[in-house]
Amino acid sequence: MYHIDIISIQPQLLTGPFDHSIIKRAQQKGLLEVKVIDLRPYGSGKHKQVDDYAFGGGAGMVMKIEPIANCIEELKKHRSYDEVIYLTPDGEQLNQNICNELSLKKNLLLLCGHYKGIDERIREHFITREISIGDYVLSGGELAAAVLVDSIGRLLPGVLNDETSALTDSFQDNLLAPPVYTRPAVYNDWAVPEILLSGHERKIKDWQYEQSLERTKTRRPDLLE
Ligand code: 6GU
Repeated sequence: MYHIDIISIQPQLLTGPFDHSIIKRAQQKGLLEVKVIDLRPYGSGKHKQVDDYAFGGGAGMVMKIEPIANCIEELKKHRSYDEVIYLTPDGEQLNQNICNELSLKKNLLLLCGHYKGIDERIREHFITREISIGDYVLSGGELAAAVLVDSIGRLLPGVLNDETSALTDSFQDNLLAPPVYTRPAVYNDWAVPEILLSGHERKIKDWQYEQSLERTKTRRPDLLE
């Protein structure tokens, strides 16, 4: 079973996303286990402080080293992780290749940052990989962690069925997916492309491939380079 632990100071943000649809089914089938660990109890002092002022000044608080280090070390007593991933806007940008690669692992530990980031020494000594989900800033790593869990979870063997197969996803072959249609075949006077109703499996596949290629050329030419 694939196991993902997520360290967060906002665990409430991660209660909803995994309780529905495909990722819920993956967990019910025993293919995936996701556990959210609240960092707060690891905080320092009476107030369980998890952040502090930055050395050298500057705006914004920094997440302290001890709570995170203690939390990671506690978790490592019970499990060895293939990767310890810090979700951060200055990480490597997530793409389907990374999702595919991570789906072949077994145990991940995800660390969600907040404020102005985490003490750099955590990154140097505990983190094996840093991932961003795009060039924009979120208020914390939780939503990015949810994106990562979803994109990995749906790739695990047995999670998707033939109809939802990941093999026909956009990006899986560096092409965007072709347009899709369902009933009715005509709505107002907007008809579904005739080829799709023809029953010619080979011709339909060719058409879908051409559409994928065309769509990729116009929307994401960078994928074809
Ligand atoms: Cl992983 N974290 C935050 N805070 N913002 C982001 C991000 C991650 N990826 C894109 N923006």
